[in-house]
Amino acid sequence: MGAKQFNVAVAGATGAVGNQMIACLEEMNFPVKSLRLLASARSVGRQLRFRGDMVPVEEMTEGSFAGTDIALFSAGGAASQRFAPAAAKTGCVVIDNSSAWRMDPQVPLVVPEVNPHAVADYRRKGIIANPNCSTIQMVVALNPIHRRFGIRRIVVSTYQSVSGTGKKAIEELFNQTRAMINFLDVETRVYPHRIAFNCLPHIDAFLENGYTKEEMKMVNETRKILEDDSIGVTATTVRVPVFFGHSEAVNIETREHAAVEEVRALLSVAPGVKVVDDPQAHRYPLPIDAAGQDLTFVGRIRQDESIPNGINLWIAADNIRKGAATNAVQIAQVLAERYL
Ligand code: NAP
Ligand code: 12T
Repeated sequence: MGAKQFNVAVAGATGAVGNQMIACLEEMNFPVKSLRLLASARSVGRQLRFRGDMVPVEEMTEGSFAGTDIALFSAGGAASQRFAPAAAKTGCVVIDNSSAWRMDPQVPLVVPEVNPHAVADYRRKGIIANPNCSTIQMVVALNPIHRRFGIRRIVVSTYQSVSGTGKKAIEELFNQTRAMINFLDVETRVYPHRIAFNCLPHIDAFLENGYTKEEMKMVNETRKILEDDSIGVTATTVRVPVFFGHSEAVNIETREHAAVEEVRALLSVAPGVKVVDDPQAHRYPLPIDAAGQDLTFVGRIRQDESIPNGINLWIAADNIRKGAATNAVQIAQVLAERYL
């Protein structure tokens, strides 16, 4: 990277993801020359800390990106749809965390441990998409297995924390839990049902086919990142009353036989993965242990005894870190080191 430094903007800086983006830029020592923090008009007047300085939050407009080299977007799909092209037009490279651009064939969808080469396609639209949180942690764990044994089919069920929905949902779980244990009335604002002491088989909107958008993101994004449309993927995505960290029960069918010990050995040296798999000692990945970490934790690795070539795994990661902010800054690192 040399001495090169970059003018960086964070769009959606006051949100759950934006906040962590600022933290990741600092922790990962990204070569920031200047940092602009953008949000809605509601946040003008606020200041956020970066490397010991207080940085003012500005209202995002089409003109916010002049002179900016890299913009990390996390201000919702509508804002990305509207402002990412304006930013790209001024020569700024957008790394977008919303679902707005992920399936655009002109936009690369990148997990640096899996397909860093795709970053080169940033030139087409000036936009790189960050995948969905649930997809990121799954492909980090499954890519080494796919490269070695070939994955024919994936069946995944998720256990997703409320932080994936943003800061209002974090408050909602907190307020509902407090109300419940004090025998007070519970208010429901963000989700259609109470999330405290409950599970909702509903993340993002329902589609014509009976699946949710979140489920179809896992299907389509997994194939795009692994660059293999022959992989069958089916998902059930569930919201659980956890604050930080998504978990997933994943069943795969491989083309070649994969022994549990081979899978464990492969994953123990896989980039971005930490195997935690000693069930006798009660050691397996937990969202409370994944929270605040950048690795994807994999355990409960076992043979699916119902088919000849099947493996079951349990995967946990911090959805706001590796699922969003960390992955976006890692993409920025690849971009900065190889292309800018
Ligand atoms: P959040 O906590 O609700 O924060 C939303 C942020 O966007 C706030 O900074 C908000 O500013 C800003 N914002 C909203 N509308 C805006 C507008 N019109 N102009 C400028 N700023 C605007 O939400 P979050 O959890 O951080 O998520 C934000 C985005 O990240 C969403 O697009 C979501 O899809 C995406 N996301 C992706 C993943 C993933 O899977 N990779 C995970 C989580 C979230 P104010 O504070 O001023 O309102
Ligand atoms: N609705 O980036 O509610 O597509 O957990 C991520 C998380 C959308 C996304 C959630 C969502 C996305 C959620």
